[in-house]
Amino acid sequence: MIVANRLPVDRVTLPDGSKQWRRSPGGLVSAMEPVMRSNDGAWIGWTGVAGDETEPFVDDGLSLVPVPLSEQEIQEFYEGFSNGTLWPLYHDVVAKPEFHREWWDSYVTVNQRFADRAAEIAAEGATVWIHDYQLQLVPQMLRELRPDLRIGFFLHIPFPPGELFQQLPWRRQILEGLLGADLVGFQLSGAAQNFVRLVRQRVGHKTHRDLVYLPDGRTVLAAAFPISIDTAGFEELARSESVTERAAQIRAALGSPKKVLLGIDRLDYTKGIYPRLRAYSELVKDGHFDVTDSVFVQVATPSRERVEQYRVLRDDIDRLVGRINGDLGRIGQPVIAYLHSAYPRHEMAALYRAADIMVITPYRDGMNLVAKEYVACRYDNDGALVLSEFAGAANELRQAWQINPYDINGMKATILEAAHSDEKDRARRMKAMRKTVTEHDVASWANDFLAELAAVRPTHGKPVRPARLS
Ligand code: GDG
Repeated sequence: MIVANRLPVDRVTLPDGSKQWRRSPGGLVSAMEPVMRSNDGAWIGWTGVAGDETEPFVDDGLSLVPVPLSEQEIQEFYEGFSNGTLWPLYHDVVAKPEFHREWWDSYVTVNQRFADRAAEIAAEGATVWIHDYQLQLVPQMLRELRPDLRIGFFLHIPFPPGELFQQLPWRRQILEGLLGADLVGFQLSGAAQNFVRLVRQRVGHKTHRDLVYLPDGRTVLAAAFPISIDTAGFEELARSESVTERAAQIRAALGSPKKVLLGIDRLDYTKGIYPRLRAYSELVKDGHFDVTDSVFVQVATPSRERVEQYRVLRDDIDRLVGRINGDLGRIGQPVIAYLHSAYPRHEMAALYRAADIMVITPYRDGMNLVAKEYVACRYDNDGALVLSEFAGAANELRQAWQINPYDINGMKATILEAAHSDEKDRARRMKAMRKTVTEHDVASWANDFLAELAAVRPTHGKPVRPARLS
């Protein structure tokens, strides 16, 4: 059973006014689908619509169990505590986290609702996999209700160092919430170590390496499982005739420049869009790139638009792009082609195919799947990846041109290096990175996590009850 904030479907309204569910195209969904199907699994989550009381339903063979959220809970649990407190706190306080007691109360209430729902429908001794920062209390709440379950938790975003985590007034509750799981997974081993150290210091449990020993005799394993993508699926898409054609059309529409640079991100202040565009505009100003034969395409997918910090960011980026294009652009030749919109996967693959240099510069990022998707699409072994050392992906994609997003001059020099690299160097780097994402895709990520969870001893003193004989 999967428990995640969102169900893997969106409600769409068709032209005739009728409503339908459409599968969201995330990597997590494609990774979990075969596992769920072969195990008769269910997926618990919110439908994305306020006040929606939809009953459990089956969509294309997947059992989906909606958890309702009221408008006020969306404001307090989701936009508030999840995205206004935890998100900035866990991303190196790139923005200032806000602490509000009513947001916390809502977080507890909603986590309890998810746990109750999971407890109601999980089969005897089932495996439950809980996802992400919105649901960190669910492992403990669920264990209290159903000690027979095998519980795993995976955090998709970074886990902060103790110095920052300690700001959180509810730090102990969060740590105890996570300790309800048998296995707590992180993107990087450093995050797992941060967690174990905090548990020792703040909760006082005994720990040894990646294990936490609880007073009731249970052990909790904290380990790294770097997430990946559906590599073969992306490559197949990239090789298709329609994507190949579309990539050529994109380059032609941009005026067939010599160099296309590309950024694709959710419009989020952690992604470092601002310093990246500044660095590129300075390179144009300094004469290293010429607007007549190079362009930076920045796709910023709308995100969390009701949260104040995201509205401010959007205005900042709009202003910056306007100023850069106003100062340095020519008629029909912008410095930055800026698209504030979401695109289908097919278009994303065509953009990856069309880009000579992919520029990914987050201040902090759990993994960054866009980096891996770019690599998966470059079956021609060409294309240069410029990647922030603060993205989890930098740990695996070592052959990327790595940058520090806080160092604009360093970033400028590295982008130039990538732009002037020779074909052989690019191929050597791309081949090595492609090997990494091919050998480690999202299916192997899910299998590794589930295999580790299966190996973890079930609840101490409360062994899994044997299946009833019929
Ligand atoms: C969180 C963590 C971690 C984006 N725009 C469009 C679109 N996307 C897809 C990309 C990619 C995904 O969304 C974004 O994933 P990222 O990893 O880059 O970033 P977050 O959204 O912040 O994800 C992150 C991840 O969880 C997984 O654990 O890596 O660190 O922050 O797959 O392709 N997809 C489509 N249209 C768009 O316009 N179809």
